Amino acid sequence: MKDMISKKVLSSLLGGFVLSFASNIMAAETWDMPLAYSATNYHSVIAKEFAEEVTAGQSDIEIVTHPSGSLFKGGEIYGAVRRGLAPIGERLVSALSNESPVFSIDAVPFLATDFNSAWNLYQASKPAMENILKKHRLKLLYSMPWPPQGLYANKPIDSVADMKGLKFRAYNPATSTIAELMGAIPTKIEAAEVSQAFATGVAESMLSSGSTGYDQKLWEHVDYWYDVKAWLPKNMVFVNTRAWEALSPETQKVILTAAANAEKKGWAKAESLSNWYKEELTKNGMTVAEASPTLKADFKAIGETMTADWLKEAGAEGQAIIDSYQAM
Ligand code: PCA
Repeated sequence: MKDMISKKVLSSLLGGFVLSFASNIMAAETWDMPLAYSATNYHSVIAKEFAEEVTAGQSDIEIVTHPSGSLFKGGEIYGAVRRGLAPIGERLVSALSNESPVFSIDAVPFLATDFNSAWNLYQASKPAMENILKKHRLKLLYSMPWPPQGLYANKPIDSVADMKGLKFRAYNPATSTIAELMGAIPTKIEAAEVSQAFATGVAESMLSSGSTGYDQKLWEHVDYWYDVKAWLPKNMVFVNTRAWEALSPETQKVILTAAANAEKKGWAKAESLSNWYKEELTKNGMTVAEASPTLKADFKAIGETMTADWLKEAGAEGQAIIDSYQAM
């Protein structure tokens, strides 16, 4: 509350002993922030830094992050924040494609295949994303990318035909569709469970960045990663509008500043780690390779089919986003 002495101010005024007594009577607000990815992943690290910046600033709240789907699993976070079960949370944008085709733009194959293009696509699609979030009584705080998506497999893959019958771990509707178009067998699995899925043979392949392979030590289960550069999906951090509106203007300002800092750091970090992840996969014994010309051509064809389907679904709004992206 605006005119209430915050827990933090009291803490510095009175010291820890009185604080524990004071928190019992004041209950300064703690915001739990569910995250889907491992604590050491840069998305989670930056979310934690964001939380610490808000907590340390002139704000009335303390934000505590909960990585690895420990508070809500990845698939539950969006609904939990919408319903106010958590005031704030993070979710992979393209995992929400069923909510709106606008969110699918995050994973249209080969539309944006490097960090610069991904940033432009983010800028072009941001107003439409914010609109959908607003309808869901949510507010976008920041968004940051994953490195380019490549193909993990437990055997060499020279063309899409080699994927036939392979169990494929999907993380959003687009990756499920790609699997089907390749003749692979998709199963939706959150990143936090990927290692187990490969260990138990539930998954034999997937499209993802070097980042998730590194976090999940996938070299223990698969030998190949092909640098397909299919797209760079993003996570976004959003807040429940009712929780947001209950905050003082000062607190809102602290959060917006911390969010802008997180976004800036996030884009730089993802780019600087991109090659490092590939090196780590190699160091740990994986074959990291360019996709063969045939595999590239096969993926391009799948990408074209999916882009056409997406444009049909997204209609004029989708076309307008593409137009403004391509004009950048
Ligand atoms: N890692 C996440 C999403 C995209 C990525 O690179 C995952 O595999 O779930």
